[in-house]
Amino acid sequence: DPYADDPPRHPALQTNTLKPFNAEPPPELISENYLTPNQLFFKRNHLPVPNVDPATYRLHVGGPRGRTLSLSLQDLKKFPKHEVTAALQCAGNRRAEMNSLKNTNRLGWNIGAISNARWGGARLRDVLMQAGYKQDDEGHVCFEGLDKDQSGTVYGASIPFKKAMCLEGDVLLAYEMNGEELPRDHGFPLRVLVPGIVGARNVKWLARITVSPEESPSHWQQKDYKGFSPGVTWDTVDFSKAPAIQDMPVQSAITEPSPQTTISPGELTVKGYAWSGGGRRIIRVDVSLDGGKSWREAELTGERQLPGRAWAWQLWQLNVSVPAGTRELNVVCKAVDTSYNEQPDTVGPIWNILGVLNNAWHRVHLLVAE
Ligand code: MTE
Ligand code: MO
Repeated sequence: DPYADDPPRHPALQTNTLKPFNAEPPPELISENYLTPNQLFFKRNHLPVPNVDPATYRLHVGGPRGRTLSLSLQDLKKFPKHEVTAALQCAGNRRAEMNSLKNTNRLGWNIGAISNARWGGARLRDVLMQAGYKQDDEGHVCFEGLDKDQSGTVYGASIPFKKAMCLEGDVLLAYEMNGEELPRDHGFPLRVLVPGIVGARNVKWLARITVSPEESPSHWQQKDYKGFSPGVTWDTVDFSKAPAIQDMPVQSAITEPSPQTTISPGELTVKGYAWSGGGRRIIRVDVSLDGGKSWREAELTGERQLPGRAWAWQLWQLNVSVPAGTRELNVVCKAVDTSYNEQPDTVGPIWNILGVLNNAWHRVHLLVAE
């Protein structure tokens, strides 16, 4: 069993698949902490978790003109340490809602394939400059992990060179997560942390970095994590036609109360999270109790981040009073980012064969009993 050596996990996680391990925190725990505790942070693995010896670990960086760097963990810790609070979201977050419209036969993530942490590490740009790259070089920075399938194929992905080199891009080679050593499930001893960009490019157990005129040839860059029109089927799909997902669209969800719970009239607190990709700050979260006919603004909490560098999520809450005689509530939320991007109201028009990028209004139906 290639998974026999996987690490132990927190029992509160809701498991999607055990081998490989894919799990998310239950909704009511998501908004308990602004920084998601490492054990509760969602875990998305395509392959068995490598068991890396930190003493012999080396990161290989391919430089210009055949030059290469081989860096130990100690070498990496000599670069200035940079810290960033950033949320990480899987492209498949909230796929369950797409699956219930029309099954994609892919992992049925609920609303928890997103978490928020304080990451620490070396700036990718510092390491690329040490390897000999210059600010105005071009192309894609390709990453390879140490996790491999039975045929020896490793996980890989890439990001644009500009994102990697930009000082305001805050891209890290992270060895710390919430002040602790990076846990095995999250890429020990080193992962790429690309703030504002889809989870899939944040390569864990990082083995190799190269710069290329082309994007990563990896399956996960070329044949997955792309968005398609709702009408595209497995018979008609042309993966070369759609760009790989990088920045993500504006997102929000209701974490409390849980769907279909019965509440009493009187005070009610509705809670959730909101986040947008590309460093766009959340400027507002609108909440409706009547399925979208009338709206109120939620109260946002979270770190105040720099413009264009709002990588972290915001938690939100709204206190309402539910009048006696109410029979049900149709709670809805939608967030707005600094570019005034809004979420679409329903899943239908954004459904796609891969079940990615679901950012439709999140809806929770509640029953009210005296
Ligand atoms: N990196 C490697 N090496 N192997 C993987 O399977 N999964 C990717 C990304 N990096 C993956 C990887 C995907 S799809 C996501 S969403 C994030 O890691 C999840 O990161 P997390 O498990 O730390 O939450
Ligand atoms: Mo993902």
